[in-house]
Amino acid sequence: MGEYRNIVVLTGAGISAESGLKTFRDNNGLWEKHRVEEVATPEAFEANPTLVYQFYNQRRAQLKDSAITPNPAHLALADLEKAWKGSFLLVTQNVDDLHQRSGSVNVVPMHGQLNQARCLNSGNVSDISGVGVIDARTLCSCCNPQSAMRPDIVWFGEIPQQMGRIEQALSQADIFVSIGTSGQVYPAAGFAALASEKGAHTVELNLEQTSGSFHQGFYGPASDIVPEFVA
Ligand code: BJW
Repeated sequence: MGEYRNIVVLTGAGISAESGLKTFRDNNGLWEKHRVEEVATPEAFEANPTLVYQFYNQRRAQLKDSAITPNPAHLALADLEKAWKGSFLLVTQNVDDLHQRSGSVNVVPMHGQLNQARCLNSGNVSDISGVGVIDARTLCSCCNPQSAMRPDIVWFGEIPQQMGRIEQALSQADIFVSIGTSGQVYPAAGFAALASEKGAHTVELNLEQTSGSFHQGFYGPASDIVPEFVA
């Protein structure tokens, strides 16, 4: 990849599948019989906050399981960033912390993070990685009177985080690499087209082809094909 200077990598649930975290839309992609759309919307949170807190508390607890660790695909991207000479941005749709734990630095978790909660009054974000569960009685430490908190997750209908930084990097990228995402959720699903319009070479790494719109594709389990691709 020596011919490229500016890279944007986009990752989705597929990169963490071999670490033991379920994807959203593959077989068994349901959570206790709920589709993701039933628990990942502001309307769902308003209608049934207990269910939504429980969904994210369970997934955060799973992250603390010692069996859930970065796999060779996460580690290969961290190595790629260290060796990269130009600008490097890793945009992840994942709310786990496996990229950060594997040593990636320029990471934009565009759909938020399981280990953070957001004050419903001020919007301030705080680290809850050491907190067991949060619910409607968990109060912020930024307001007086204290306010309730919500998971710092971008739900359907909400604007993903750091879009300005992402769009800037996409407009300057000469290579865009999409890994382990079904390309069904916007705006991330449109990033390859945006980068391509500006002249970037686009590559897909996935178990299977998701669309015919990438210039190049490599197919297989992420923990095999990502290390091979970046080598
Ligand atoms: C492997 C593998 C292995 C498996 N190795 N690969 C109609 C048309 C167009 C758009 C819309 C529309 N109606 C509504 C919208 C907008 C909406 C949207 O896109 N909806 C679609 C369902 C149509 N989007 C939004 O609302 C977003 N906001 C927005 O658009 O705001 C407007 C705006 C944007 C920008 C600027 C200004 C304004 C917000 C989207 C929020 C998404 N949130 C979720 C849940 C929260 C996080 C959480 O709880 O964890 O994020 S949804 C869920 O899907 C999650 C994921 O990040 C996201 C993407 O899923 P992902 O990662 O692709 O996973 P899967 O399961 O789909 O795919 C796994 C892939 O891995 C597969 O391809 C496998 O083959 C592969 N794989 N094992 C390699 N071992």
